[in-house]
Amino acid sequence: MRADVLLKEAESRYLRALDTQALGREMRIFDEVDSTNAYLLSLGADAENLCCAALRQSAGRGRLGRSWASGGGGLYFSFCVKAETPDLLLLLPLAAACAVLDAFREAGIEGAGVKWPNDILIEEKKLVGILCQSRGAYAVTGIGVNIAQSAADFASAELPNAASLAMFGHAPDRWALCARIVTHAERRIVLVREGKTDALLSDYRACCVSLGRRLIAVKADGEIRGVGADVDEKGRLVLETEDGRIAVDSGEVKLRGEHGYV
Ligand code: BT5
Repeated sequence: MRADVLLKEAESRYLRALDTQALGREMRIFDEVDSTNAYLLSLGADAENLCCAALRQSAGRGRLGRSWASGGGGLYFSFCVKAETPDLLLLLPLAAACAVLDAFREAGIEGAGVKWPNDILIEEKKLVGILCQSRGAYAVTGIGVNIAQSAADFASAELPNAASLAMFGHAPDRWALCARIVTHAERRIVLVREGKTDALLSDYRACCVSLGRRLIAVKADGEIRGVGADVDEKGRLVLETEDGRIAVDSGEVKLRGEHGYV
């Protein structure tokens, strides 16, 4: 099939599964971009409520300067919202993670949890990465979902902790899945805008696999060791340490388990 026909077909599968008021009503799907986050951030205010996806990214980004392997076989997309309140900016990563889990459950994909702040895992393997970035009042949330890659693909990319939905026997329609994630994201964002953050926080805590574990939060100037005790109303991870409770921010730490990745 010709590339433009393929992309048009992807867009209509996406639109058929979308159920939002405003978010993602306009979708731009590209064969390849550097990063769907970078694309939306470059549009400034014009990106509000826009969704953008690509079959491949040439420079997929992770948090803290890391990269996201985006050579195909995955779903790579971003959406942009106006973040009128600091609350929304802080809680967007949690809302996005919960939206992915909502869409997974709908698609019959069970057993997924969140490694704080927003890596989605099954059996301690990372299937989804989420990157929230803002410029001025506009916040872009980028989501990468590993769909069809094989264990050999991740081995050759030297990603021992990565897995795809295919490796767990799931083969969802990626464009319908994308639309359902956007749909749940809008629903959760509307609640945060209305100040109703309790449900989001309790849903997030219920699926957060970092709670109750011995963890190491690695900062630029050292490490904090403790047990994951809570996720607070600012989306920070609270560690119970020998010196008492310390809250860490996702913008400043990399988290790992005392005995491995989780
Ligand atoms: C993330 O960062 O997990 C955020 C990834 C966000 C990707 C989406 S795709 C659409 C949008 N456009 C972008 O440019 N980005 C977003 P972080 O927590 O920093 O994790 C990055 C780390 O995950 C890397 O250092 C690798 O160890 C690992 N990794 C890289 N690619 C992976 C993949 N495809 N699957 C699993 N793990 C991966």
